[in-house]
Amino acid sequence: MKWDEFIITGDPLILGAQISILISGIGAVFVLTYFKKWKWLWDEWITSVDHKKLGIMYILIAILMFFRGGIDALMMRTQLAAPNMTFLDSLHYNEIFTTHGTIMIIFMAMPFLIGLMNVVVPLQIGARDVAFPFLNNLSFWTFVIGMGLFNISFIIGGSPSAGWTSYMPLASNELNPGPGQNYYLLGLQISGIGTLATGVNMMVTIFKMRAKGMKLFMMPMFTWTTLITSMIIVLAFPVLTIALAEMTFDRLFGTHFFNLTNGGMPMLWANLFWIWGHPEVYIVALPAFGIFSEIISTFSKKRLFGYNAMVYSIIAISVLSFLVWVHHFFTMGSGAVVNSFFSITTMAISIPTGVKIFNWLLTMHKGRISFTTPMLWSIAFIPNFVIGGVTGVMLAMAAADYQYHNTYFLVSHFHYVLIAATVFACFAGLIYWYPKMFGHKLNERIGKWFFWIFVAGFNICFFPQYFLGLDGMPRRINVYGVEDGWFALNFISTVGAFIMGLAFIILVYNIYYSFRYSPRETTGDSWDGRTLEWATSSAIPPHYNFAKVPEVTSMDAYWKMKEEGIDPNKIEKYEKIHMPSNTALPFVMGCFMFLVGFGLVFEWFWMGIVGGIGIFACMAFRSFDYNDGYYVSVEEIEETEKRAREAK
Ligand code: HEM
Ligand SMILES: [Cu+2]
Repeated sequence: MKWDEFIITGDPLILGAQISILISGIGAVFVLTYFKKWKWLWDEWITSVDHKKLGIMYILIAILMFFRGGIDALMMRTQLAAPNMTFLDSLHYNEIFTTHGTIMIIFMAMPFLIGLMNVVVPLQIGARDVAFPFLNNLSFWTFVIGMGLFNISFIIGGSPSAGWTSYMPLASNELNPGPGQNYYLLGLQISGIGTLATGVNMMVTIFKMRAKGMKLFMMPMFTWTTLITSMIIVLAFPVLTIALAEMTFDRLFGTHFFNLTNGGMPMLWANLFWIWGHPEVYIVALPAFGIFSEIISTFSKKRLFGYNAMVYSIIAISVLSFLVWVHHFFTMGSGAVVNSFFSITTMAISIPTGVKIFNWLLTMHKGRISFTTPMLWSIAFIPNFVIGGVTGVMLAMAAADYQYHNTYFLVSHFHYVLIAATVFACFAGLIYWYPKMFGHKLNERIGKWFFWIFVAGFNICFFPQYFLGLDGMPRRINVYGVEDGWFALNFISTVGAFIMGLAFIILVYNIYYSFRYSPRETTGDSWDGRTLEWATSSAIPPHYNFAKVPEVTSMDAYWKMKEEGIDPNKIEKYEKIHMPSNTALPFVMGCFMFLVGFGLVFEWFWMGIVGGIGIFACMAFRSFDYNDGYYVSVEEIEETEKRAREAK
């Protein structure tokens, strides 16, 4: 491979990105060195096993990825703003919709939610950390390495361009030569293993580490959705792992799983991909439902209406999510009987979903609603999500799908669902739990500007696309003609996209502004909360979370304590607490994983082997590691808790 194929040069857009990455990289190194922060970064963050810190790092990276995926989106919308635009050629456009879709789902939505789970779930169930803190750090670094590998593709070697679904034979060596598709395969593979481990970790945490007295049916709704989501992860991700491995073998070693020749089956890829891919949609939707449930109940000052029905409906949704995957290829020749079956299962999902919608509405009914920013996002979620859901039912009718298939109707539908549920929930959850993480709220006034501008931009962007779709505009095209008559609606849509971009800048500004000017919180209970995370001793919980784990006797445990006048932080006698030690091993292992990934992308097998040996060496090292944590002394707890009490 020649040097100028290795580092992408010649494209002004990419050159601009390269320069800005270089400048911000040098800037970061300079700032860290100047303020002598390297040790702090290493000790407090990179090697930390504290679930809250790992959660914050997940969220930080998710926001960065929202920026990257958002720039991709704005470039696509610019190209489509008017007929016969020449901003992006077709290959470049293909690369961008591929990286946009992949990044938004795998590296933005999922880590954002996993970040919130990490921060919140152990607190909500009264645990000191997750079940496997070492593994938690390893999952994080595995995710970061996968993310990094995927992201460098556009500078080094070239981006994948076969769509986020990577259909064969489009993704094969013949039609898609070069390293781009390998980046997709290895980036997703590595980060997917991290996600799988997170799923196991969360499941065990929730089953085994709940505070005394907390029965399953007393768990907060976000914990419930995390539990069910983790189960979906544990069932669905192995399918992805295998499918990606098979495609990697096809591309690197000439096997024939999905090729057109020698018995390979392209449709097998489509099936495997969507057996993972459809549940994936619920992996990012169910936690969102959990977040809205917490927020709606807190700010309506009522317990969640129909709690049991809510639980059963998420269980029903999770089961159904595995029975609908064929709706992604109704038009690919499954036949009438199969299509009808999957049509019906797909429509069936709207029943438990409808139950949840009514429960949220009934929670608000006669509640004392306070319209804080997290609550505004939760209220806006309902109508916007219903628009996405109803158009989903329209798509679920196989016969009708022959008409809408691969048009902008679909693009609009899934953005309505993904943005109104997942993205709104990420914003709502971030704002809601922000004081728990950082000790101050985000500014409410700026937050409302952000809210209104984003929601307006979102509808201006995606609503017109339904009509473009009904008018026959296909998805994944980079150019259309004047005679198609799609100019006006496309132009409006692009304006909407830029309005969302503006809103994002307001969010970032709000983070900066609030860091400077918001009053520091002195109690841990920022919103008069109902669940245990608000019972920890101060605004930023100490690393051991609870000095003494509270006992739980009902749902909304902290609310009950407040009603009964019990202060969970009034503790007669402290006892020493056992905590896990920090670890550098996952980070080192991550570096070796990077070697494996990068080596395989370019088929430099020696590098892959070196990386592989490194990974096994780390595992061996770990198995002789007898460090099983340390005790936080009573004096230190007394000291910490006293400071928290004084702050109050
Ligand atoms: C925030 C504003 C967003 C805008 C303006 C936007 C815009 C777009 C555009 C223009 C396309 C390409 C359509 C085509 O040519 O077929 C697209 C595709 C896609 N978007 Fe977005 N998007 C946004 C957010 C999101 C989010 C938050 C997610 C997921 C959580 C997402 C997931 C996807 C996926 C999966 C695709 C399909 C990619 C493919 O065809 O392979 N988008 N988006
Ligand atoms: Cu689906």
